[in-house]
Amino acid sequence: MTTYERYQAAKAIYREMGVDTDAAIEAVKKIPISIHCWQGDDVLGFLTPDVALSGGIQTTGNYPGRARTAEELRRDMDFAMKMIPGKHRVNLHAIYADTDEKVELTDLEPRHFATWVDWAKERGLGLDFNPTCFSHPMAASGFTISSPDKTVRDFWVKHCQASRKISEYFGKSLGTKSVMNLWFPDGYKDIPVDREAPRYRMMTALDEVLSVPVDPKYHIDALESKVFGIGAESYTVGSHEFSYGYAMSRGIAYCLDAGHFHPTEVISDKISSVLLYTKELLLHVSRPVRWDSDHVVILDDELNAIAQALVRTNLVERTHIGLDYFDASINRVAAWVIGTRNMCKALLKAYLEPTETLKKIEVEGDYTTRLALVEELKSYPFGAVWDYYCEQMGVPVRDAWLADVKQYEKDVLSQR
Ligand code: RNT
Ligand code: ZN
Repeated sequence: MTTYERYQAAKAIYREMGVDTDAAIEAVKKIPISIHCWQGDDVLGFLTPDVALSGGIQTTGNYPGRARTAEELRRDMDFAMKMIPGKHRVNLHAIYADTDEKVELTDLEPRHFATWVDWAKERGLGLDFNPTCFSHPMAASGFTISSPDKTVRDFWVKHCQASRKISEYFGKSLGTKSVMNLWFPDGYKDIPVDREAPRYRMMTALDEVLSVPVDPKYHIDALESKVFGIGAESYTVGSHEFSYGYAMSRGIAYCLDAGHFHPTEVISDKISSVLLYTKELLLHVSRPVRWDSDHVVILDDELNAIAQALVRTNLVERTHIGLDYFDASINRVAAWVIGTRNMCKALLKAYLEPTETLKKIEVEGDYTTRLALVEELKSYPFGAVWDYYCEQMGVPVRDAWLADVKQYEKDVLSQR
């Protein structure tokens, strides 16, 4: 049976349940995923590749072939995107500036990212951005923008201000708003006495960052919370309450990272609340394993629940979906392909539900039917629809991509 014939059979089965598979495919096609460049080089970047990764995050593994230059990284991402259905975005960090100049984080300008913009323009990709508030001598104390040292604080304020200009430039050049995510590792290893002062300093410093005029037509600010990091186990300044409260009160977007909550807490249940109070939401889809380990995203219950939370209530339009994981123990290109394909799969799966019927059944209080249908749907022929979508988009069907990645590893990655 061809992929098309299998799709036709699946389509008939879904139709009996009241699901239009063609419409589901059309819907998922329109959703861009912001693919994080930092999976390609273990979050080292090109500005200070010799400075160890800090900020309480860690890449583990030493699989050969990481990208060492912007050119290598772009080549790897180009390759990965050939295996991912749909049109997506690329998420950059400040340390990925592509320049021969020795430039400080505070002095970064749009021109240091011109090659990235040219590359994105040629491919019709959107770009997103992040100031890099870690892996730098000015972050050595464990505090950046909330430091009690005004020199340190000012340094990071300036870097974030410069970053907003770069993000604005991305949006303006590419005709699609750039989402800039602010994340700070600031925190204490041990129990602090004063939990308020650092938060007050972070709040006022952020206000300074936002005081620089940037055109909202091209740029969106987001703030990411976190529960703890390595070396900041007892206290994190930018906690959930801090960041959500800040985002809400300043009218910016809040960023939910799947690995930034207690191990049994899930972000899928937070989406609907956050979007009642904020205009927009940014997601860092990741996979925590016992801690914020940033494993490659798999098609697990939580990923499905995240996609359902967005699709079932149409919150997808106000949500920017970004990925955030970094696994250095496997082929890094494969890591992008696996994680991004999984995000797309979860979204497609969420569109393959008779949403209105299920909602009606729920409101009527028929929880038996709700449970029965949701469970039966799990073994509907989703794979046939996914395969057809991949074929339609001209990307490899099922695991056919793996042979290409292995070849790329042999020809390109292993030569580095
Ligand atoms: C860290 C945050 C943050 C980073 C990236 C590299 O815990 O999740 O988003 O992973 O900015
Ligand atoms: Zn994150």
